[in-house]
Amino acid sequence: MTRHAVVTGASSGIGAATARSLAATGFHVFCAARRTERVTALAAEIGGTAVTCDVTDPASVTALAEVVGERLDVLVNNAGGAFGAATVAESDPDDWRRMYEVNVIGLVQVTRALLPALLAADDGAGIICNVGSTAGRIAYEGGGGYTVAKHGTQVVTETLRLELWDQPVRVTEVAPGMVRTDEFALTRFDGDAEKAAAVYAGVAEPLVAEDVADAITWMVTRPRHVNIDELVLRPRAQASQFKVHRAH
Ligand code: 8X3
Repeated sequence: MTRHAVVTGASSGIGAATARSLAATGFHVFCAARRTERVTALAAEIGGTAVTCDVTDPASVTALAEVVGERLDVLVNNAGGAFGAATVAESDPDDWRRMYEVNVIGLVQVTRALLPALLAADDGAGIICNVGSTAGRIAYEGGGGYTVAKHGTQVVTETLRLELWDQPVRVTEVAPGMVRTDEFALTRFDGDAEKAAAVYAGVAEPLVAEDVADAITWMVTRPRHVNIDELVLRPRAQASQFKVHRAH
């Protein structure tokens, strides 16, 4: 029987790469994101199903669950992002709200809606992989609402794992460090390409979306008794957010 996977935020970056990787591994992938054209093209490319979905909108999430149906093997809660890099003192509370909405509330809504289908997965092998961040492990100046939201992603993951301990579903988190994608830094700096490029300046080999997709694919294809609680990955050049090797 073909295994089914849902990837949110599948229109670009880690989400799109994960959808491709899971499809190549044999999954039928429901590619969910707000941008219909992008998920339609991706689903056509990988033989999956496109679902226009805004994870922060309850009606949209209900519609996603209806398309997915009664059985789901893998849920990758990838939709998320950073808006702004201001200090706490100078930050815009609306940015904080948006980040909490997408990185935490959206993830919770999708999980709630799809949990019954995950519990009905074949052989009790259902698995959730939440895409967190190394920003969910430490604090850094200008991290503001993003580090707070990603700590939220991490804590939701842990809480779910405790609460679902006797259920046939696994709960995991992948926490990447510096990943160069087309949109992450650009979105964070509100379209300022120069500031976005500075994030990766001099770093010979930041992670790319495919590296994270590879990690996620490995996590969700372990035998059903194996729960990779959390997997932290960074480029070799990034020992920590504060210690990045840049060749100038
Ligand atoms: C992104 C990692 O270092 O930009 O999730 O906070 S960082």
